[in-house]
Amino acid sequence: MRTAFVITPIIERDGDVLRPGYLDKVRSNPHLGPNLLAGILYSYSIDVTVVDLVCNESFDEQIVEQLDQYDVLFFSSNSTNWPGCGLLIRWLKSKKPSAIVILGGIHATLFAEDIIRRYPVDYIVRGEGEKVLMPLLDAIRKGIGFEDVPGLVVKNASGGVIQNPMASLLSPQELDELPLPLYDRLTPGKYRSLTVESSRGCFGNCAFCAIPFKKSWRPMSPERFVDKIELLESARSKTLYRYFTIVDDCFTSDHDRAILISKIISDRGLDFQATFDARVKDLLNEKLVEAIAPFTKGVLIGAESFLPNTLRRIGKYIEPKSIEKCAKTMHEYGIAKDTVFSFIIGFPWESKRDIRENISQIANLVLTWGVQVYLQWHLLTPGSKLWQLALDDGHLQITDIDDVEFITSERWFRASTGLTDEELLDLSDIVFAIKKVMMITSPQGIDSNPITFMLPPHLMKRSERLNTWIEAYERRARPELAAKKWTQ
Ligand code: B12
Ligand code: SF4
Repeated sequence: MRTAFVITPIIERDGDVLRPGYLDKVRSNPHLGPNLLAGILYSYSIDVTVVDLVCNESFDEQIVEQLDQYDVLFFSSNSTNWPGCGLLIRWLKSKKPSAIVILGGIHATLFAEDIIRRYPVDYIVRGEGEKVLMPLLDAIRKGIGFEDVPGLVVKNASGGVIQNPMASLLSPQELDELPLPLYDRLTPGKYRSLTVESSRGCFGNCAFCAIPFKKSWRPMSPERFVDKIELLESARSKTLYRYFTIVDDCFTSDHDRAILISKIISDRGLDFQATFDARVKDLLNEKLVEAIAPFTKGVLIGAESFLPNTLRRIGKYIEPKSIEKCAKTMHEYGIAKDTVFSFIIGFPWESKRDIRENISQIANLVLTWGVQVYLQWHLLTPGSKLWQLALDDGHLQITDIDDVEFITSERWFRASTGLTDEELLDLSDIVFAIKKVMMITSPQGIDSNPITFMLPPHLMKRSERLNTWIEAYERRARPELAAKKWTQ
């Protein structure tokens, strides 16, 4: 039985053709889930490979030929790559109906019943895949025992849908015992960095987020994590910039553990640089910041907002003042330039005035402490509480997620925010003006382009809107400030 894990990219239209798009154009790091699950099958001597379509330049029906040689195909889905994943499954099954298609990942976990009714998928697995793969392959080989496969969702003979309870979450010890991801199949020179995890789950429960394991955090032991880093040396050398991307939701939440990881890395003299996410609250601990500073290639801090009402409504229990304190600490330990604060503007309840106030505090944070900012418009994440509200109110449907570029569509944006186009353009104008001034004046210690920001995607797509905006912008700003690089 030849098997393969297929990683489908987020796709976008480029004229008449489809290509990997959005964040998958950047190829920051390979997807961990499917590479890890392939590593598990490999450890059981199953004939397995990884077909990573994020590394392809195009996305069309010919891909099916790349998949022709496999009997069992595992697809890994999140909601942003689902349009491509669903399309590919349909192409595949229409050309090769005998191929066995197994779907997993966060999107499949959220929408299993709907997907199995509408797509030619043989089996869907909800939840973590590690404990499921071997029992499922066994049941497929024998043709019996499907009722014992955790998380399995299948159609029965009468067209009904059977859903088994999900597998229990991996314990810290089970995480320690996992084999390495199957990175020896990684194409050299395609990805910037290598993906690793040191823990799973999150302590938080934010309303805009759909991570699968909220309020459940399971750490690997620091020693075992660092062992894995060492064992992945040859895979790391296949990446462009040789750093690691740690995908944990809560890498810094246990301060002593993160400090111990740093100590082991330094005691072993490892050449280790990483990007990771962290929380404002954690980075107020100076001992922690001092310990992680030497290996911090980049840290993304989900500050989300300076607006107390927004912080409360999204369930992010931090004080606006502590965002400031956190930036100050990063500055004092010399890693402000490697620190990116992520902010979200345009939650459905926010007015233009609220957002303007937020933007002014964000600009102040950059100017005072020399940190960077990733400023995003709120876009509903399928599976989050806010998305569920929009669904209940009839602003969206589950089937919207099948559409290529749904995430950048006008419909999706309108359901995600409550602002008019004029308000969106006015606010964008303010942000671009701040960016331009910072780029031109380069205040001491500030990166040349410290704020990453884009126009709302549906306005970027509509050129007549964009032209109106550029004209308005040019009228107001000095010509030399006019938008040459306005999309950055
Ligand atoms: C790392 C990460 C990124 C990175 C890198 C992506 C990458 N190439 O690794 C970056 C920063 C680029 C990113 C970007 C985005 N991300 Co992201 N990201 C994550 C994060 C933090 C970790 C993913 C991960 O590796 N987890 C660890 C692995 C081991 O878990 P896993 O992939 O889920 O796989 C397990 C199971 O799902 C299952 N499984 C997976 N595949 C399969 C297949 C089969 C056959 C089976 C049986 C089982 C199975 O088994 C695996 C092992 O247990 C998650 C949050 C989270 N904790 O999951 C968000 C998350 C996946 N991202 C999310 C979002 C929304 C985005 C963005 C759209 C954000 C944005 N506004 O731009 C973009 C889209 C980019 C993209 N390519 O999809 C959402 C997705 C929600 C959804 N409904 O799909 C999540 C859940 C976070 C959230 N805010 O809710 N992301
Ligand atoms: S946004 Fe961050 S802190 Fe909040 S639940 Fe999601 S991963 Fe956890």
